[in-house]
Amino acid sequence: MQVKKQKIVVMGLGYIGLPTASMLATKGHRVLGVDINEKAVNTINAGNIHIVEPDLDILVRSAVNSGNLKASLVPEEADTFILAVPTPFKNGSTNEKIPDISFVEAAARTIAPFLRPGNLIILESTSPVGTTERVAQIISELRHDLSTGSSLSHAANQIFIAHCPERVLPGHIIRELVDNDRIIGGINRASAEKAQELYKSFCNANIYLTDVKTAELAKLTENSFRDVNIAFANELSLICDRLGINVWELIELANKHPRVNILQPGPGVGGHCIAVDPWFIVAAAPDQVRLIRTAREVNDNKPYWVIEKVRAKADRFKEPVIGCLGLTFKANIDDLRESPALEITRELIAGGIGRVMACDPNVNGKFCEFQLFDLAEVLQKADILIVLVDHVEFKGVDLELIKEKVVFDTRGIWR
Ligand code: SAJ
Repeated sequence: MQVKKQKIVVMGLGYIGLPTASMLATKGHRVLGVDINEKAVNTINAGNIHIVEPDLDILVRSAVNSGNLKASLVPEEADTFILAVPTPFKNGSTNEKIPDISFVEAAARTIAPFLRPGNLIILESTSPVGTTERVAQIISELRHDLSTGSSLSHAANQIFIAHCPERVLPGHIIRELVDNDRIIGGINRASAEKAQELYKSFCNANIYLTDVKTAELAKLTENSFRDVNIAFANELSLICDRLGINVWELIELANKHPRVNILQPGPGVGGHCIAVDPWFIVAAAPDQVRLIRTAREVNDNKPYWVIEKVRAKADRFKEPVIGCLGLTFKANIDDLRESPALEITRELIAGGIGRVMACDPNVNGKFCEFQLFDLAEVLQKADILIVLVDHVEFKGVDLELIKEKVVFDTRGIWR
C-alpha cells in the first residue's frame, strides 16, 4: 500500500528513536532526529552510530546517505512528532521506585512551539498510565490556539495524539520493528488511525487500535508478564538448590506438559525495561499490586543469593581465583544497563573474597570499570568459574578443560 510521505521529527535518538527514525527515512519520509547529546547528533550526521545493535549501522548509513535522515539539537516544524525519550525512576531519597516522566514532559514542551493544526504527536516511550494525556495537557497549556481534546469538536485546529509503545527486543530491533504487531492508543479514534497510517509504512504485522490508557498498560503488562514468569523460574532455582535437584532438567521435563512453558532462571533480571516497567504498575495501584511486586523482589534478590553461594564456595580455598564469565545483562549483546552479572562481579571484587577475573568477549575493555581477561586465561587460572551470561563463546567451552574446577553455572549452559 502506498503511504503518504511525511516530514517527521523524532525526539530522542537512543535504542528506540534512532532505529525508528532511520527506518522511516529509508521508507521515503523526511526525518529529523533530535537529541540533546551533541556527540550523538554529529556521529549520526556522519552516517555512524553511537549505540551497538546488529544491522543498525547499515540502516543509519543508508538513511543518512539517502538525504532523508538528519540529526539536530533542535526540532523544526513537521507533520508528525515522535517522542522516544527515557522514562526512568525518580532520583529520590526513598527506595520507592516512582516513575519519572520529566523527559517526556520536556520533549512535549520543546515541540510545542513548532506544532501546527493537523499535526500528529506519537509517544513511543514506555510510559506510566496517564502520560499520553499529560502530553496533551502540556500542549494545551502552551498552545491555546490548538485543540488537544479527545472530542473532535474543534477539528480545524486539532492536534492528534497517540501512544504507540515500542516492543522491540534488544539484539533484534531492526527485525522486530518490521515484524512485531503494534498497539496504538489514540486520545480519539482519528489520532489512532493517523498513527496507524504512518506505522504501516514500515510495519508488516497487525496494528491494533485502542485508547491511550489501555495502550500504556498493555506495554507495562507485557514486560511484567515476562518478569513474573522469570521470577517463577528463579524461585524454582532456589527450591531446587535447597532440595539437591537440577533445575534445568526439572524445567525441561515440566515443559513437556502441553500447557506449561516455564522460562529460564538466571543471576537476576537486567536491562532497562523488564527490571523497571513493573514498578510503574506498582506505583499506579500500590494497594492492589502484590504478585507483580513480589516477582520484582524475587528477581532483584537473585544476584545477592548468587553472591552468597560464591562466597560459600570460595571459603573452601585459601586464596581463591574467581572467574566471572559475562558482564552484560543478557547473551550476545554489549549492553551493561542494570546488569545483574555486572553487579555480582562488582560486589565480589568489593567483598575481597579472592582474586576476581572478569571476562566478557562482547564488552570493550576500554570502557569497562574492571580489568577484563581472555576466556582462555580465565579458564586456565580460575579455581571457581561462575557463568553469569550465556554468551555463545561460553557455550562452546570444552568441558574436559575445566573438569577439575568448581563451577557455578547460573545460566545452565554447562549442565
Ligand atoms: N531473562 C531470564 N530468563 C529468561 C528470559 C530472560 O533470566 O528466561 C533475563 C535476561 O537475561 C535479562 C532480562 O531477563 O537479564 C531481560 O531480558 P529479555 O530478553 O527478557 O528482555 P529485554 O529487556 O531485552 O526486552 C524486553 C522485551 N519484552 C518482552 O519480551 C515482553 C522487549 O520486547 C521489549 O520491547 C523491551 O523489554 C522493552 O524495551 O520494553
